[in-house]
Amino acid sequence: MTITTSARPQHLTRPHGVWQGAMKAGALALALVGLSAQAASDMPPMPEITGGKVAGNGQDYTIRVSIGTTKGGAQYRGAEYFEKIVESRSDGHVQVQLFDSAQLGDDLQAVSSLQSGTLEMTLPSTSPLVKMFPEFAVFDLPFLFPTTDVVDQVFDGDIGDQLLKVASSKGLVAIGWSENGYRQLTNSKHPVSSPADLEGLKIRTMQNPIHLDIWRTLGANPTPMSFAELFTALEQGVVDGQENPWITIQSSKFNEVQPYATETNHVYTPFITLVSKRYWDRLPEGYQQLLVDAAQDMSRYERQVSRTLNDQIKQELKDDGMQITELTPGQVAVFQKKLAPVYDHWRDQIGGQLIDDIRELSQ
Ligand code: EAX
Repeated sequence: MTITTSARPQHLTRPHGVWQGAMKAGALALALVGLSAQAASDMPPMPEITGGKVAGNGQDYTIRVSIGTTKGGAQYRGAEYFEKIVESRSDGHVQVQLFDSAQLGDDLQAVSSLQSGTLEMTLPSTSPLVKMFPEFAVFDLPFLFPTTDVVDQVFDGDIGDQLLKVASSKGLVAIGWSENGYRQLTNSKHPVSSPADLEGLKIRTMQNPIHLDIWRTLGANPTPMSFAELFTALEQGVVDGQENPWITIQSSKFNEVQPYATETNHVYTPFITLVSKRYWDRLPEGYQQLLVDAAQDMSRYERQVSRTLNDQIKQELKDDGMQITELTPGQVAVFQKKLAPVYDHWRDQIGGQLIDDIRELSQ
């Protein structure tokens, strides 16, 4: 089952002046037409469902799934595939309801709802969760994941499994990875091609100490904030800039209020699939395994969608007038060198071995 009501990001329902409202409504209609046309033509098709029907215990279940991003992103598309698999393979006995755009709370609120048993599933970025799971900070280190090949080796190998185990505690069951992606900087002030250009820029970061450290070290003026508050903060100039993958920048319409972007690829952010332990313990074993299998299928498909859309959407953002600065390898090296001390600050807290193991995959 898909919930279609009240699915708009908050910032699309904010009040406007009459004239501005009319202009915006027109632009919004065009944007939505563009979005669905693009989704129809370029979105990788959902794979066929594999695996047979799963027997339960005769009872019906509902899983409410909360995500922070909007319907236009890869995450939602992946969640739709999850929904299809679970509903079909349970023969309709497990119904999945999707809630996008942080309608049920931002990443941290949704995780806390899982713990208290008032929500069944959520797919947050790992970064806001580092207080609960310090090892997750490995995903916040700058330039640690040079390619998606390294990412896949982590997700699909021992390191990914270990980290799912770590997160299967504190009232949560972690059943899979998908991707938010490589993060890019946007701002409302001027083009940025070196750390010097960041001086004084107010940058919103996720609620994560390493991200704060990164932007402070680069010379910017970072401030942590939940994703749900971000569009309004950018629009009202509370912050000058933010950083997120191209897909999230477009699907959240940040480009409407951020004319400048820099392709920094400075951090790779995963989404982790979390289920409420209280809910999990009520499910028959067959359905528990079904959720794990569906999360794995979603993981592979969502990564495919995300990677297909990434370059395409960067081009669309350019076509829509965003000024995107692509850094030369030399310019990237300046950022990397400047950020080297971040590793010294965090290495011991995160676990040096974990960092070395990931580095080894890049050799
Ligand atoms: O759901 O907060 C952010 O910038 C993240 O990209 C968010 O988790 C997306």
